[in-house]
Amino acid sequence: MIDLYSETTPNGQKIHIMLEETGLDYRTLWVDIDRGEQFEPDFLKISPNNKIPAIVDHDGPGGELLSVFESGAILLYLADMAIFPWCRLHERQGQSLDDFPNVKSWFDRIALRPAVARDMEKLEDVVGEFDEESWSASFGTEQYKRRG
Ligand SMILES: N[C@@H](CCC(=O)N[C@@H](CS)C(=O)NCC(=O)O)C(=O)O
Repeated sequence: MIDLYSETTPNGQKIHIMLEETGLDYRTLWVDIDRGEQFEPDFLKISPNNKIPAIVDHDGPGGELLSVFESGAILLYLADMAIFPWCRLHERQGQSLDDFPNVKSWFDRIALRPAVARDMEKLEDVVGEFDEESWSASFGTEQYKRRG
C-alpha cells in the first residue's frame, strides 16, 4: 500500500496518473498547501522540502517503510519502464538473468505487458546491431567530434 500526499496541481497529477497506470494499491492524503499544511512537522519528515507530491511505500525494498519526494524521483521509483530498456541489454554487460531469478521473473512480467510488447516489436525493425564504427560514433572516441 502506498500513501500519496498530494494536491490537485500538475505535479500532484503526475503521480496520480502514474499510480493509476501501474494499478498499485494506494490512497490519497490531501495536503492543503494553501493553508500551509506542507509545513506540518509530520509532513516535513516525509517531504523535507515542504512540497507535494510525496509518497510513503509501506512495503518498500526489504519490506521496509520508504518515503520518496520530488515528482521525478517518485516516477522513477514507480520506475519499471525507466529501467526495463537497460535491463534488456544485460548480455552486453556480461550478465545472465539466470543468475538473478527475481530480476528475471520481473523482467519476463514486464516484457509481457501489452504496451511493452507492442513497442519492442515496433523497435525490433528499426534497431540495428552495433559494429565498431557505429559504437565509436555513439559512445566512443568519435561521439563528440563535430561533423560537417
Ligand atoms: N520539483 C518539485 C516541485 C513540487 C512543487 O512545486 N509542489 C508545489 C505544488 S505543485 C508545492 O507543494 N508547493 C508548496 C510549497 O512550496 O510550500 C516536484 O517536481 O515534485
